[in-house]
Amino acid sequence: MVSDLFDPEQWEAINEFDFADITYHHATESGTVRIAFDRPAVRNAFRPQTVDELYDALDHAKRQTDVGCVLLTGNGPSPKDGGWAFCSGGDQSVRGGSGYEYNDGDGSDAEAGEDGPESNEDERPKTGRLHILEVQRLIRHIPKPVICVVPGWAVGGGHSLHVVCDLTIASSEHAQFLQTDPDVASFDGGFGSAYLAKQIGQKKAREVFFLGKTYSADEAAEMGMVNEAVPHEDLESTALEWAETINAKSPTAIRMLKYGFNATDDGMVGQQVFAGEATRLAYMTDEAQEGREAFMDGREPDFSDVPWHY
Ligand code: S0N
Repeated sequence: MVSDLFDPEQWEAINEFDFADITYHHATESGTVRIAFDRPAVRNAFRPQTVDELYDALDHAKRQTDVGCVLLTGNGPSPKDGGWAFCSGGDQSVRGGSGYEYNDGDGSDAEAGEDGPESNEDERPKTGRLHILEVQRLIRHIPKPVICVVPGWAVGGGHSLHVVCDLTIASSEHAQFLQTDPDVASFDGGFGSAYLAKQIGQKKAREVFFLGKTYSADEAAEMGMVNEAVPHEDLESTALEWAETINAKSPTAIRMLKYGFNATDDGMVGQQVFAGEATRLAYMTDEAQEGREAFMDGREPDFSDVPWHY
């Protein structure tokens, strides 16, 4: 079973990938996909393979023109103790003594660099693989809403992922939000802290990271980092309803709004992404066609019919 909250009638598996650490489904009745961490025994901690799979699924979802919203969640409960989690961040068993090596998380102690377990020790990078940051950037820039669906713990790097998502919906009974980064000597000084401060304010964000208190779904909603706390059993159905509501709206408007919200904080990159979308829209006009055709025909372009809109 994928998850106690998962209604198999609502979803079809996307089978073109051979994922081990995540599950990936398309809704039967709407253009929504569901990507879920599938390591409930370790509170859905991510190892490098998990991050690779997550990136591939998000990148696939990004390219599907029939897909609107992406739900990002965690399967559960844990077969060991029944506990629920969205994600507990980086798998600490994968961190080597220096923090720069990892084993493959399957119980072996093989160390590996960027190229995996077979790579030459001398050629291993000395900076580790924090490619979860690439996933954060993809969530931020994917031209569709990503809704974080939190059935249990959202901790460390898992907390940062929920912060980066466009919306967060959480289980009233089981969701708990906690930043342990400074306890394990890691620190998300990027999106996970900076966007959090935008969402809940500087003082509160510093409290989250410096004190490492645990917050309930209701407290997180009150603080402004969760959109809504809902009864556990209604979590996924409510998330799917939200996605269907959004999917029924203008895709272009939703995309431009997402990039508009991002742009104010994303500096030149935000401007570039927003401008790229504006250029794509402009390419669909007669005006753009005339510019391109004139060049191809080897003549001067004729823009005389194009109005100077006000
Ligand atoms: C999530 C917590 C609060 C849940 O507590 P609870 O409910 O009491 O359950 P536990 O008994 O503690 O856990 C159940 C089982 O799950 C294992 N487990 C839980 N979290 C992790 C984890 N992150 N990594 C590995 N295993 C985990 C427990 O060990 C237990 O296993 P068993 O049943 O065998 O005993 C609580 O578990 C908790 O606090 N977890 C640790 C949270 C944490 O500190 N996460 C890391 C924070 N930092 C980051 O995420 C940054 C990213 C990062 O640094 C990174 C990225 C990629 C690769 C490596 C790294 C890296 O860390 O260097």
